[in-house]
Amino acid sequence: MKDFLPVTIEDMKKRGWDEPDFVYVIGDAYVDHSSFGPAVISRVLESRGFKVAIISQPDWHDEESIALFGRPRLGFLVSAGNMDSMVNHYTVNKRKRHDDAYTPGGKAGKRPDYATIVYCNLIKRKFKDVPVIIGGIEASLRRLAHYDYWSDKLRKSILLDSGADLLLYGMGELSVVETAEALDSGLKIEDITFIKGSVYKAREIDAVPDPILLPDFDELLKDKLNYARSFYTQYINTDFVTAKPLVEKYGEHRYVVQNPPQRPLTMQEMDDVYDLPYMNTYHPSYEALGGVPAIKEVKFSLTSNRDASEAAVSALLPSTREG
Ligand code: B12
Repeated sequence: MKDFLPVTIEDMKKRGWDEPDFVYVIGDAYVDHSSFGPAVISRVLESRGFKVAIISQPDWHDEESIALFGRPRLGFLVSAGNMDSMVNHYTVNKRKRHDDAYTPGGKAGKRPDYATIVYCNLIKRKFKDVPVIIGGIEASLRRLAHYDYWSDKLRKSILLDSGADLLLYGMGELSVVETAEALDSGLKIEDITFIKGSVYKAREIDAVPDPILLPDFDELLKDKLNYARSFYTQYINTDFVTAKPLVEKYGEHRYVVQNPPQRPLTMQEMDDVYDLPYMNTYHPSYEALGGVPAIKEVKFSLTSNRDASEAAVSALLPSTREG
């Protein structure tokens, strides 16, 4: 029978699990619909046999809020939600928004500013050596040094400020499964440096194949032109066929390395993602609070367009064409 993924220990016991493989911390309410990134990622992992429990909108003032399921066997997954938390909280004029379509009852204030950083710090304080993997739009767009409109400052890669171990950028279906399988096979998170569509921290870069060195963070701070140069290099390295690994240096022996993008899904893989057993609505515990407004416009929608450059993928993977 179809059901939501566990949000309480009782839900977990009902499924006969002693512990989850992954605890997924999200800044949004838990909506199990294929228009919502967290639902897609958790259902894809479930379809590969991984046990995923959900902690939605934890109280970031209380470390215990992310310890609900104890220590997960393989790691934490963290996402600010469907939108960057700052875009979610502020208008372009930097005024506070009064409502939040991704929170029960449309109430604002249920997640912190820079949610990915705050949740990861909370997790690392409570469970020092558990792998933390971040993804979704907030992490993706802040994966290397970036201009932060809200503070009007250049910020470091979110990997450094959050203390997370690995960042998966862009569409996460393939990368998250590869990462989960690598962890499950016993690899340490610091040795998982080979996943396409990932960004990781390194002390040395000798083993990075054919890297492009971006300007150091210090050079970016000194001159805006260096930032423009860095961005241009990043921009022309977004094609999964031709992109090279990019390296950004932060002082002595501190690097952030971006692997080339993950390939898009084939048409069959995409169809499989949308065939997963979503409940197609928000968790029933939100009913009394008025539901989650963001479901309204997508409840009966069909996803008509996602980046699946079938021709390019098929050319590289001829055996997947029959699907
Ligand atoms: C559909 C859509 C809408 C719909 C949303 C309908 C709904 N109720 O969900 C509507 C039209 C309402 C909308 C409105 C707005 N939107 Co809009 N929207 C989109 C759009 C086109 C697609 C989002 C989507 O559904 N993607 C499909 C899901 C499955 O993908 P995903 O969330 O990206 O998840 C994937 C990855 O991120 C990753 N992933 C996700 N989570 C995690 C977690 C982990 C651990 C890992 C490893 C990976 C991972 O894997 C997932 C699967 O591949 C995006 C642009 C885009 N192409 O992404 C903009 C976009 C999200 N919207 C944006 C904005 C700004 C808005 C508005 C604020 C606009 C405005 N000024 O009013 C409003 C706010 C809405 C609100 N009510 O609060 C921006 C957000 C920018 C940002 N930095 O956050 C985007 C990126 C467009 C843009 N480039 O400007 N939007």
